[in-house]
Amino acid sequence: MYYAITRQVSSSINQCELTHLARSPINLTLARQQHYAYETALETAGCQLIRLPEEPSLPDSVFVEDTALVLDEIAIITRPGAASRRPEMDSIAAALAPYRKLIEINAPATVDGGDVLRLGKSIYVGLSSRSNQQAVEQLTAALHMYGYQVQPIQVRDCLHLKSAVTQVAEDTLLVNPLWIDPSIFGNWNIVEIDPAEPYAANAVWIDDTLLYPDCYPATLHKLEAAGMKIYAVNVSELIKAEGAVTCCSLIFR
Ligand code: CIR
Repeated sequence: MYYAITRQVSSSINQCELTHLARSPINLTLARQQHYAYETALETAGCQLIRLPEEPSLPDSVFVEDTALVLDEIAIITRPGAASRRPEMDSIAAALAPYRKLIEINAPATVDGGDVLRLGKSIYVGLSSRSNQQAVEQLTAALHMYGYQVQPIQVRDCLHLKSAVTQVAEDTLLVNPLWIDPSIFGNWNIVEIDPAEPYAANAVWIDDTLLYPDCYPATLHKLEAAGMKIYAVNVSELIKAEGAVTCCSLIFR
């Protein structure tokens, strides 16, 4: 059984941070319907939801992934790179406190959860416009005692490390090779996204199910051909806010 923390889409989502995308209007009602369907997908995949209420003054607060890194042993409350997102932390810390011992990332370190890819005991941290080397150092110091190895990876041309690579099976990564060199990861099986779908490398893997955006059909078919069971979700409105599927939940046992 898994828990998944989610948060209702903010009524101010149209004021969200944008880095690589031009602003286009987000339909709040539709975004909330899509988010609800995403939550249903999480439940179907075996998650018990911990739903947090809307934060009207925090436009990006639906993207809870960026606020924490939850490991079996401990949870790290991040310090997001965008200052507008730092008030999201307190409510996440309160939601996680019953489940994990918490530690915090402190200034001058910044890190968004979207830049953190955990593969077993290896933790890869994207060095991006949001996450820096000081965060790598603080994570290394905090997690060494639990046996984790923390490794920085330079991120280019996209917002977060997990825009470019996510785990999609026990032994398989989904990668956009234009944004990340898959050889960095060693002996993993690699599924490359379809080149016509550059944003297609972000998937949520829960046991034998992949939550995956329905707007990347060519890559979706590749994943199906590789034997993966897909639960397709429509997240068109959240994608306009530069979000994807991993960013809308914090999943842990
Ligand atoms: C931001 O720029 O912070 C938000 N508009 C999007 C964050 C998406 N987070 C993620 O993919 N982990």
